[in-house]
Amino acid sequence: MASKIDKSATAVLSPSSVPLTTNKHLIRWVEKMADLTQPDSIHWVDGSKEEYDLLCQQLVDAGTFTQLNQDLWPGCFYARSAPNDVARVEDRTFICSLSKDTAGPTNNWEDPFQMRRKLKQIFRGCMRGRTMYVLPFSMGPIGSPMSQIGVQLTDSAYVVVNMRIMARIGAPVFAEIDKDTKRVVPCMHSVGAPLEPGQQDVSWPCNDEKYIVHFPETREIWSYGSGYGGNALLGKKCFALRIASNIARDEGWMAEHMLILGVESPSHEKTYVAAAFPSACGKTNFAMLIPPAGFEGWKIWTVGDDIAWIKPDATGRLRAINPESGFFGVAPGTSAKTNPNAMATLAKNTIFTNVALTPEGGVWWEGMTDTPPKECLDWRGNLWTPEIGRKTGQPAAHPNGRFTAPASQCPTIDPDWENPQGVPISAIIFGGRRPSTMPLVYQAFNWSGGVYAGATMGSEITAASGGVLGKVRRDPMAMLPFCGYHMGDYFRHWIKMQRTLSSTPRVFHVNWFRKGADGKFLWPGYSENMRVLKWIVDRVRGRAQGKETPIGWTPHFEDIRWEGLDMSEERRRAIFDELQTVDRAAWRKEVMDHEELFLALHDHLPPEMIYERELLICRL
Ligand code: TSX
Ligand code: MN
Repeated sequence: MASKIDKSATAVLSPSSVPLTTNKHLIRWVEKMADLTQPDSIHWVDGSKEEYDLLCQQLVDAGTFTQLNQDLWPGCFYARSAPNDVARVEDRTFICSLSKDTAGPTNNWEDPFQMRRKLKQIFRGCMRGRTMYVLPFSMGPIGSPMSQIGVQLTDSAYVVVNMRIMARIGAPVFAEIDKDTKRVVPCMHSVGAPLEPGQQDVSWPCNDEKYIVHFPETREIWSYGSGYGGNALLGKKCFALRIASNIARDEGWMAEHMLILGVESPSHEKTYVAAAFPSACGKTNFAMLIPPAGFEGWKIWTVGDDIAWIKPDATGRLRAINPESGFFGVAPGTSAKTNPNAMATLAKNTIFTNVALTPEGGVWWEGMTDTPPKECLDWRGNLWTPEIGRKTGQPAAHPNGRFTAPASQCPTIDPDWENPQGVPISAIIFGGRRPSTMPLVYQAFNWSGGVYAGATMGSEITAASGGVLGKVRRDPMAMLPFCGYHMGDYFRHWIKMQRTLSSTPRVFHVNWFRKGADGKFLWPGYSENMRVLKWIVDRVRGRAQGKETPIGWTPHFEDIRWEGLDMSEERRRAIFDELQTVDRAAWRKEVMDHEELFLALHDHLPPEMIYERELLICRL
C-alpha cells in the first residue's frame, strides 16, 4: 500500500509520508485521490504540536502567515486572504442528492452524476506542485458516542493548522478510524491552484471558480477553489451542519446552528440552553455573556458558540455536544467591552485572518478599541490611517475578518464542555434582529408552537448581510444556508422529535433589537440579556409566572429581575411595556410573511405548521 504512495511522491521520504492508518479503504481512497489530483507529496497529519509549529513556519516562509509580536500576541499568526476569497459562497454551494426534490427549493441542486463528472474534471491535476495533507478529524470529543469522524484531503497547510484549533485531529483520530466502529465521511478539498515546475506560489492560492459540493446520500464533501472559513474547514458548516443534518434526520437526532451555554445560579443549580440566531445577532457574545450587576453569584458557562449536536439519551432527555473545539469568530465588533471572554480567548495561540496589522506586530479591527491605531496595514496589505479610512470609506479589517481560537482558552468554558455524553438541554431559544413586532421575549405554548417560532424566524437585513436594507429575511432556525435537505422535511423532523422525548425542552423567542419610536434600541442588550435568561431558567424550573398573550407566554414586569440595572423605575416600566407589546396589527402582517415562506415549502410542510399558523391567526 505504502509503496504505491511513495512512488507518486517526488519529495524526500519523510515520516509523515507513511500512512498512519491500517484501514485499507482509507489508504485506497487516498491513493485514488492522489492519482486524480497529482500532488508532489502526501503528508499524513499526526496532529502534534511539532507538526503544527513546522506547518506554521512553512506558512511564514511562503508569505501566507506573519508571526505576530510574541510579547503582545504569544503563539499568534496573521494571514490575509485573496480579495476574491473572503466569505462562504452560498451561490456556489450545492446539495447533490439523487432527486432535486430531496434538496428542496432553498438549496442549489445539481444532478450528482453530472456533478461528479465536473468535479473529476476540475480536480484532475489540481494539486500539482503541492502537498496533499491527509487530515483525519473528529467532530466532537474523540470516542464520544455522539461524535462523527471525517478525513479531509487538502492541499492547504493553512486549512490544516486552522483545523487543529477547530477540531480534534491527527493520530488519535486515525486510531479511532482503525477501530472501524464508525463510518468515515470523505472530504476532498483543493484551493484549485496547481503549480507548474518552478512556478512561484502566491501567499493565498485559490481559484475564481468555486464549488462547495455535498453528496448527502453517500455522505461526501467536495470543495474546490477556496481556502477560507466554511468553504475550506470542511468539519464545520459542510460536515457538522449540511451532512450531519442528513445523518441526524436518518438517526433521530438534531444537527443545529446553535450556541450552547450553561446558567449557574448562586445555589449551583445548572441549566443548559441552546440558542439559534442568524448572523450579526451576537451569538458568540451571548455564548460568553458575563452577568450584570444584580446577579452576584450567577455564572454563565460556555459550551459552544456555533453548532450543537442534540440527541435524546436513554431516558428521553435531549443532550447536546459542541462538535467543535475552537471558535472561528467574526473579529470586527469584538472588544473588551462587548465580549471580554472572547478577547481573553484570542489573546494567545490564535490565527487572525483579514484583520489589520499594526506596526508593533499586533492586530486591530473596527470596534476593538475606541481609538484606532495611528497607522496600520489593512486586510489587503495597504497602508491605512483613520484619515484614509474616512476618505475612502474603507475599513481596516474586512467585516468578515476572523479569529481562530482554541475553546479551551475561554475563561468561561464549561467544565463539561468535552463530556462525551453531552450536557442536558432544558430550553431552546430562537432569536433575530427585529426592529419591531417581536417582543424582547416570549415562550411558545408547546413544542409545535416552538417549532413554528423557529421555522418563521427572521432577521432584519443589515449592511453586512446584503439585500434590501431594513427588510426581514426569513432564516428558519438560522439553518437556511446550512440545512442539507428540504426545509419542509427539516420542520417535519423537528415535529417528530417530540415523540422520542420524555419531555421536550421549553422553547423561547428573544429579540434584543426592538427599536422605539425614536429609532433607538429599547433594550441595552449584552450583559443585561442575563435578565431575560433568568426568566427563561425560572420558567423551565416552574418558578416564574407567565402572562398569556396571542403569541405565547410573556413575563410580567415583576417576573424580571431589575436589580442593578442603571435605569429609573419609571423608565424600566416604560421600556418593558414597549418591549413586550404584542401589536396585533403588526402580527397580522407578520403571519402573511409566514404564509409566503410556507408556500415555497408547501408540498413538504408538516401539517402542524399550518395548524399553528391558523391557531395564531385566531388568537390575533
Ligand atoms: O451581541 C450583541 N448582543 C448580544 C450580547 C450578549 N449585540 C451586537 C450585535 C452585533 C454582533 C447587540 N447589539 C446586542 C446584544 O444584546 N444589542 C445590541 C443593540 C444595542 C447596541 C448598542 C446599545 C444598546 C443596544 N448601546 C447602549 O445601550 C448604550
Ligand atoms: Mn455560524
